[in-house]
Amino acid sequence: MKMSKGQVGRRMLGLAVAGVALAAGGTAFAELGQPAPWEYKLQGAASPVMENITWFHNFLFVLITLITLFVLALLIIVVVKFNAKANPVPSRTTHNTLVEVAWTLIPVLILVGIAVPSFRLLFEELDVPKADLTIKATGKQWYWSYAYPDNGKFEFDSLLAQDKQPRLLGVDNEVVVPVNKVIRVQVTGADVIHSFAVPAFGIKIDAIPGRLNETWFKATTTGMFYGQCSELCGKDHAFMPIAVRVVSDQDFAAWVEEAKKKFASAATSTFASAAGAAQ
Ligand SMILES: [Cu+2]
Repeated sequence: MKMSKGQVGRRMLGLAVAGVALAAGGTAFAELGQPAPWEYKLQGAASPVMENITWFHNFLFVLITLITLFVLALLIIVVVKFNAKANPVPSRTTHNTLVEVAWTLIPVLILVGIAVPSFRLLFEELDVPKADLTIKATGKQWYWSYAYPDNGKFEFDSLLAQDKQPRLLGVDNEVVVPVNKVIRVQVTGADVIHSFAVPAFGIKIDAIPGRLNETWFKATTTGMFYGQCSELCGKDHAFMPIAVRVVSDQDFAAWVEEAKKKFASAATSTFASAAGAAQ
């Protein structure tokens, strides 16, 4: 079958559209809160901070693309128009005030345009709003412990569960938090430096022995959200995932009651030692 030029063009366009749709579909079907195969974008946002991180990322991507194309265009013009064959007698121009002012001012304006949203984002991440709930995450070789000082002072360990999905992200005891509430996370390390990170919430903060770091998130939707230790901390660094289950207020209250009983027997080392020190 012979195709006209128009038909070939349309078929190529169709293929390209299908390819893009396939690539986009791959991520569209990905579950919120966990990585997807062949993912090249940021994970879907589930907190206001992550929404702003995503916006800033996209904004910078457009900016660097335009700048790169502009520089490429200038290079091509120079190569084509000003090579020795096309332009045997070079100009002896040394100064051009307008051009010099422009190539100083425009980059300055671009940098200011980047700095303003960048600093706004930094302050949003670092300024913890009034918290509805505080949880404490302690990085250990090689698992996380979580304490709930506001809700009955229980504490539990969260270890990788080999049989759970998603692979290498499922844990035995998940962190449970209520939806649409400001959660303050205090983070420390018990032995070496770890890092507490959950991509969908846009948080990543070092867990340092002897230091209490602080970050926050407000999950805007219920569901499971996964992260990993993000500071190389030893041989099982890859096997200490973070799993956060975001639930409704009622479900959270019910879980707290259950957790108080379930984790009561596990000696609450943090609170026990704190009480011991107070005596
Ligand atoms: Cu670690």
